[in-house]
Amino acid sequence: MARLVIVSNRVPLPTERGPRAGGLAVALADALRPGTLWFGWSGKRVETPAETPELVQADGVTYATVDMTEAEYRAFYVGFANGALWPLLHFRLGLMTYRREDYVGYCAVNRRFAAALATVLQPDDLIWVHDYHLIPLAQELRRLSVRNRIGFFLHIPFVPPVMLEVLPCAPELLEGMAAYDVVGFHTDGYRRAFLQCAQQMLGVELDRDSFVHNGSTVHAIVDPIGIDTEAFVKDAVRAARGAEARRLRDSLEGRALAVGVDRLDYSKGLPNRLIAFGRLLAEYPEHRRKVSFLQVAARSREDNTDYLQLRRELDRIVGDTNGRYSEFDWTPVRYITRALSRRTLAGFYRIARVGVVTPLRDGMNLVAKEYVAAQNPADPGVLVLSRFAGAADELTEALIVNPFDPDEIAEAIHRALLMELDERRARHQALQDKVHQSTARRFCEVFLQHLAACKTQPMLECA
Ligand code: GDG
Repeated sequence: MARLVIVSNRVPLPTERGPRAGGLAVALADALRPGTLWFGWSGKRVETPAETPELVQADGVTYATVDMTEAEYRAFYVGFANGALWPLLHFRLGLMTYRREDYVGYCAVNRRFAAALATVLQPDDLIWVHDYHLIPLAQELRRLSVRNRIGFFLHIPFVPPVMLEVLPCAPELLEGMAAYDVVGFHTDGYRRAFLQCAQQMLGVELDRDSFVHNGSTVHAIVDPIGIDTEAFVKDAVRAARGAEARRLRDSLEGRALAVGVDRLDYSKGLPNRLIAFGRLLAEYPEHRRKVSFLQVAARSREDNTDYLQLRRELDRIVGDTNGRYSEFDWTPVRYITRALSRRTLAGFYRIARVGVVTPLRDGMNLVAKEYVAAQNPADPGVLVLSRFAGAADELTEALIVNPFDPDEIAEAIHRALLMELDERRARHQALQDKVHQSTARRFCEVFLQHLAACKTQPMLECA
């Protein structure tokens, strides 16, 4: 069997400690069969990065990492990837900051990563590249005459041509995506947007979901990511009996709990969600003193001013709601900006009567799937889910809301809190079946089957 090489911006080194928020590493754990190589950035910023990767072995997996300079980090990671691509691909044009020098830095880091990766590649390796940081990687590898099969999975949404064309380097990025053999998306909507962009901006002719560009075929596939459902169910059952869940339950004193868990990011719709909880207490006073909202919002990417503004806004909304509605023995909103352990979260999901997942845009959103998996089937909670999360394509039995409307979110939480056991069970049964079918393992298998079915590249002149 061909060796699998996973490439992602950050490599989750086995030596790193402490809980970290983020969906990619968790989902890929299932693809890590012994012999796999995982290549990417070490997370370290140094003055002079080595040209070849540093190798660490653990459980039969080789982790190959490279460092970055401070200037590379600023241009590649903070500037272009998170300052331009992340907001644009989440439909937030107003937050996009494009600077040509950042794009130049982004391409240069991809070139340097490709050169370092090429030193550890074997001819038959299947190379699977992840996410928007590394779009030009295949093109750079092809320039180094790497002929392996190379696939790309985009973990975040993709936008239609009217939005993508705002980015000055959009045609080059599409050229970069077209250098892969397989390009994967969570939903058919994102795939269609990509194919339309390729058609309009590269002038390719579509053959259903494929096209030929520069003499090679690009297959665009839909492959929704999932979680390791069985393991998560076990964690939730065990954690719900553990000390932290007990402390949480005791502190609730019989009140219902609504829970939100997100990386602290403007795509996650946190201000609207917290405003919605205030509206719930204002419009439906019967819930006052009867429900608490726990929001875990682990901090990430703090070197971007948009994130600092978001934190200030959330502090204000939480302070406002708690100031207005708290009683001396009840606080409506509990707000934590530290990461909790995965197991603790699983137990908290199981305790919560309502899971509130209301991103303004989200590639998939694994928290929605984790919340469903963690429920007790005999007495399950209700998922309130944004229609703009990729997960809404699959989890149609959730209460689907428009996350831009706090009143609609408040109504859905109200409905969830009053929902009868029969309806909760019926909805949960349907959701649970889906979460057990569409797992992280299936996601990896489907992608790798498509990639393995491609032919290795003939030697070509790349643009
Ligand atoms: C990207 C896309 C797509 C959160 N807080 C803590 C914590 N988490 C974990 C959650 C979940 C993961 O992080 C977040 O995954 P999401 O899917 O919700 O979101 P992103 O990080 O934005 O991931 C997303 C995903 O890639 C996969 O393709 O679904 O759309 O944006 O697993 O539980 N984990 C721990 N402590 C926390 O405080 N341990």
